[in-house]
Amino acid sequence: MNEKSASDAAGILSGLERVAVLTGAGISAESGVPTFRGADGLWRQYRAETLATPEAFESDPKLVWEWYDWRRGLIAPVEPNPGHRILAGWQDLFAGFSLITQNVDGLHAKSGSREVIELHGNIWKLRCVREGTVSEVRTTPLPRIPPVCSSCGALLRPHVVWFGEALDPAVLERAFDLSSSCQAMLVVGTSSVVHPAASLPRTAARAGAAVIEINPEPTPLTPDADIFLAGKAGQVLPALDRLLRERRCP
Ligand code: BV8
Repeated sequence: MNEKSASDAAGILSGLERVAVLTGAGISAESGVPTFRGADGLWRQYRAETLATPEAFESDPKLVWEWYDWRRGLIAPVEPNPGHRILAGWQDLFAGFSLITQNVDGLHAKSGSREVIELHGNIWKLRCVREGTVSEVRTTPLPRIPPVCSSCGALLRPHVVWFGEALDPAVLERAFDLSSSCQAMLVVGTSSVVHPAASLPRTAARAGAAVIEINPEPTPLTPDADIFLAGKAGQVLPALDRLLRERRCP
């Protein structure tokens, strides 16, 4: 990580109140959760884009649930990493802090973040396809695949947003409002290719916010970022936090 860039980033953040953070799968990578588009992003011979769709669920709910049950089993025992924990600490460091995530793994909440805006839902929640009721089920593996609703017998689906599905309008509106009103947006561990999430940093920049990106490699956002901190979230965020606290509480 470039020390000057990190120092510049800390200098920008230290004087601000309204700071928004957008995270992607990369912030959970050091907890052992595979990312979507990295080398470990495969499951059997499938890619996420082919399984995380209503069409795939319609045609083979059992296969889609085998994938989600496998992911739930993988995520259940993992712990948040220093990157998650630093961001949980920032909710008390900045008066107007907001955390927006594309991840469905629940690790931000597990690390102590109180108000997490989950753009794409949560893998621990199941939704009845008929009644629309949502329940949190932490059992892994699930006792039956695909699971069915205990009250009406219809299929249960993961309460996540699939490709080709609209995000919850209220969640999306809040995410765009926070992006438009923040003074800086930190973009951590996302390939910045999935929309509409990938539009949030540009919305922040258009509103005059500083955009700071943390990623081991450049992304389509990098050319538009004010500062690019090359590195892993679990290493860059603790270093940035130290620099920031030196400035905030000298
Ligand atoms: C919608 C839930 C409309 C499911 C997910 C505009 C332009 C182009 C395309 C579109 C567009 N508008 C819509 C689309 C289509 C589509 C889309 O964006 N497709 C992409 C692939 C081109 N979008 C949609 O379909 C969205 N819906 O727009 O609906 C609509 C409106 C009205 C009515 C009907 C429809 C819905 C998108 C949501 C899909 N669901 N997840 C599940 O998880 O099972 S998306 C999925 O990708 C995950 O949520 C994931 O978080 C997300 C984004 O991926 P990343 O998080 O960025 O992860 P990735 O693996 O890609 O990258 C990891 C990054 O981490 C890398 O950069 C890597 O370098 C970095 N990294 C690795 N290690 C570390 C690290 N960083 C830091 N530290 C490390 N240690």
